[in-house]
Amino acid sequence: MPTREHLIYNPARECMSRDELRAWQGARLAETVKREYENVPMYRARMDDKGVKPEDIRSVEDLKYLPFMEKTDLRDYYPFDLLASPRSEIVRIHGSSGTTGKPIVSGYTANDVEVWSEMMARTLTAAGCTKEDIVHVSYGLGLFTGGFGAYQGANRIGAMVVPMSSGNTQRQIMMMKDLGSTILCCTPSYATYLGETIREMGLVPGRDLKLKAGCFGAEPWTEEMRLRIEELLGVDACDIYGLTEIAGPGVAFECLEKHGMHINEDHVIAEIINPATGEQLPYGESGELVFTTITKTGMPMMRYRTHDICTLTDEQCACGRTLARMGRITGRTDDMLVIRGVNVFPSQIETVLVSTHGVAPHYMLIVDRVNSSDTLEVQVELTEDMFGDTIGHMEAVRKHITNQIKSVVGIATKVSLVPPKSIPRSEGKAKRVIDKRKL
Ligand code: DLL
Repeated sequence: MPTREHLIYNPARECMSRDELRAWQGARLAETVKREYENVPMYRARMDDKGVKPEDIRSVEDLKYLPFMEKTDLRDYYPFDLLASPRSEIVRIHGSSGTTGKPIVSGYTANDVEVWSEMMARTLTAAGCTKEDIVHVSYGLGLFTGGFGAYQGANRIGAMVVPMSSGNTQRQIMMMKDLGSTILCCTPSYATYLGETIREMGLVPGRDLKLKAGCFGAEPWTEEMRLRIEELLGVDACDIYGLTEIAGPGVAFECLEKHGMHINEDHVIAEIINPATGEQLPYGESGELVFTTITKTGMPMMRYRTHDICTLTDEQCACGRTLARMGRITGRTDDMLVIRGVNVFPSQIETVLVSTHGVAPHYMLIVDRVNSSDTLEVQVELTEDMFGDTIGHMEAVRKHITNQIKSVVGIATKVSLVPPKSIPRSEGKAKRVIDKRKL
């Protein structure tokens, strides 16, 4: 069992006093605002419109005077018009596909790649990774930040990296077994799929595999899903968060206490706002997460609205870090479904499904409009055991799920139990909602 010291990569930064941190953040924020104002015409115009000058921003308290940035800005100024460094200083491009049209891209200077690698080294260390470990990376390696992020972090620690990227599940498992991989990095939905395939191949985690921990993120998941993955793979499953625009994975990470994700606050400032009014909300209240990067030089982001919903806390964590923590992402302001006027988050339904015996955590939500009324169908896979069970028993499971969803979400749904493996598996981010009203 590693000692506590081995679980914190950079104690000088991760455990600094909150006052020290505030002072550090204020100084870096002022520098970043100046850089942005001088180099990014779009943001200068936006600050001028608000009557804010760089010299007005001296501390974290002044952040609220700055204008927001949005994903649409990355589209409108695609690909290079938000760069705050000369084009020749950009050494890497990453991007995310998005749901419509062009990808959004972010440019990284050598400094930005270093900052991000440090964030990921902290992330992996917090999950127990040391130089002795073998890190199996099943996040895609490419424009998506997942694969490169995990690779760079493991490299920084000096661990052995197995850069598998996504796909070819059986071969992934064979490599994991043969090499004795100890840390797994992939999406939580893929971790579940890997876990199930491992069992189908007749392998037993702990006996045939040496996995001890995983850093799972890039998509929303629940506590119930964590327990399921921990059981399937025999690992400590830690949540990790990030986004292309801010750095990539590692913006925030869970330690083995598993009580929220520590935000790398010496590199980013986090705020929670009311998504409707843009007003800052106090710690503890649920709202939209907003990030300002304070050490990035390529494409700094000022008050970037993530549309992710969560809470923040600065209560001290038992691990010794002083970095504030964000709770699980409970939804997105833009993937919240409004069904017959009721706000529904897919995570609420996942919680019900994962805690129900007899169904597997593979589901699809299908929203439609029939006779001018919204409908929601929840398709969920039966487990192999339950599939062979009596009709009466299956019907009881279906009724149970329908009632649970009604009591948690407040609306009636059509629950359909589908055969095992009939819902397409994802090797990256899972797609779980089909909204036919938008098609
Ligand atoms: O998903 C970066 C990443 C890679 C994070 C690997 C963690 C692990 P994007 O493709 O730009 O970047 O997508 C960012 O994914 O705004 C969230 O909506 C969602 N997301 C990321 N991590 C989590 C998480 C990467 N742990 C968007 N829980 C974000 C819930 C997450 N949602």
